[in-house]
Amino acid sequence: MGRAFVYVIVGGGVAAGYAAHEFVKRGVSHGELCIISEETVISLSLSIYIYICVCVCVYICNVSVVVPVAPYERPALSKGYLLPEAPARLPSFHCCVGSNEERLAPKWYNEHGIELILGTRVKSADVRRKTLLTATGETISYKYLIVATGARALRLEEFGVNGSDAANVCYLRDLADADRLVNVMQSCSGGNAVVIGGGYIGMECAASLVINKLNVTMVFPEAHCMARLFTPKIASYYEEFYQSKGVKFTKGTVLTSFDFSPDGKVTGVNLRDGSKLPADMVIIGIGIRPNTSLFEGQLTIEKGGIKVNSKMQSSNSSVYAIGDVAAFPVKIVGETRRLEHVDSARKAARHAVAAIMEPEKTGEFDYLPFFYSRVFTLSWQFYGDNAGEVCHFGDFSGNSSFGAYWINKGHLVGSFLEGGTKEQYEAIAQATRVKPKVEDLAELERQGLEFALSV
Ligand code: FAD
Ligand code: NAD
Ligand code: ISD
Repeated sequence: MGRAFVYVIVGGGVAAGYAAHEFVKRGVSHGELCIISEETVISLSLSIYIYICVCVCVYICNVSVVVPVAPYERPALSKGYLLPEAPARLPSFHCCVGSNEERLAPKWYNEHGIELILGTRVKSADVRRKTLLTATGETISYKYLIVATGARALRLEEFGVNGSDAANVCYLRDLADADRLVNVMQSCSGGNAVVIGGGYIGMECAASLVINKLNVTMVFPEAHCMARLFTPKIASYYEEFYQSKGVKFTKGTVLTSFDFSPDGKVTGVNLRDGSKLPADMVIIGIGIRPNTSLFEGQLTIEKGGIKVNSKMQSSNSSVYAIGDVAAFPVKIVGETRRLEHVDSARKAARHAVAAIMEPEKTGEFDYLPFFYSRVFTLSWQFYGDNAGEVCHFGDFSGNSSFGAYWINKGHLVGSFLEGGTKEQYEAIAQATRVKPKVEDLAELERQGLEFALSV
């Protein structure tokens, strides 16, 4: 059995949602577009009882209902979703609310004639025949394919440590993970949480755990948190802020094993430096791997992702790739990169659809990398590339905003700002895009934010 579509998107995350929105804006016809996504969540837990007589009721079992999920804004999972009060829940954060546009609930896809094949894994792809085979045995054919399969969380077992399946060990990539994390967190209030990894997941989850009244220790191998982006000076500001909230840091080491209770829960975390941390729960955030396996051997792979050109087109001209899975030419830095951030996924999705539907009118994707995070009362944005020499500016005492510029080969290439206003963030973005010449770092430091505002 099989169905044929003009456009097929495999993967139903952020990039897929924004691509669908762009298809509709550009006038896709009913029945032309389909999205296939495996993502599901266990949504309902119904208790089933039977009545023996009018007043005797016997509990039989709990029934969990697996519900497929339409594209949503994944960033909500490590922020609003984990709040103890008024947490964000679907349908409030379906795409495209993250960029203040309309919210695409499942009904929207139906109204626009988009076929949502949800809760369904694509298990193989044949780019020569232009077909996909789903886990339900259906063959879906396409004229154009957009690969938006995102990434999966790296597991501890890939680093030689067992225990990922323990009931109180959590990862955070999708809604099902987030639900599980919330349940585990609520069952451990007042207890000890160990966060493995000092990147985005580690930092955002640690903040949420504190807000949920757990005692948090973060463990990571680097000398400071957010090592891929933060300078030691920026990191030390965040670490001191976290410490003021009660978070402890164990740096420069990794976990080697867990201790387990007789019922299989983790009770302790053993570290390479010989120390042991008591644990009522553990969150793992040790990076991701792009979901490229369907296309390995069929499409060119670079930097761990599907290599695409500036129209998001892969080495097969009918196949496009967007989001975490795509390695694309980042013109402003002059190299192919794979970015693991939502703004890139949203904009690449729109660009790919434009390139497919209006190829003559669509130029090169000229993307300025943009990363951000919000934790506790803090909020930062970064634009560009963190390469070259760093010049810090502003007030690191916590009383007002501060930031950093990166200067490479005499030009501003990257800008970071904590605690800025909308106008200030726009200014650092604009200045970074212009790449102004910088001759005197001391003068740049003295001018600080004024420099960006004057470009
Ligand atoms: P995803 O959103 O991961 O979607 C991929 C989809 O493809 C999934 O639904 C998956 O189930 C499906 N899929 C994969 N393989 C198959 C298959 N074979 N068959 C069918 N379906 C398949 N970025 C930021 O810039 N700011 C943030 O604040 C931020 N917060 C984040 C918080 C969390 C908890 C996480 C996990 C990520 C966060 N990110 C953030 C990163 C951002 O969410 C990703 O960059 C973005 O989701 C990438 O979009 P994508 O569509 O490429 O992949
Ligand atoms: P990451 O790459 O940000 O951080 C991984 C961290 O894992 C490293 O900083 C390191 O400290 C740690 N690590 C690596 N190997 C380790 C080991 N053996 N033992 C202990 N620690 C180890 O990845 P992440 O934090 O897992 O985030 C996953 C994905 O989610 C990323 O793509 C990220 O961009 C995305 N995300 C982004 C945001 C945001 O942009 N605000 C928020 C949440 C998640
Ligand atoms: O970009 C984002 C972000 O940081 C979120 O939390 O999108 C989500 C939505 O704003 C959630 O509503």
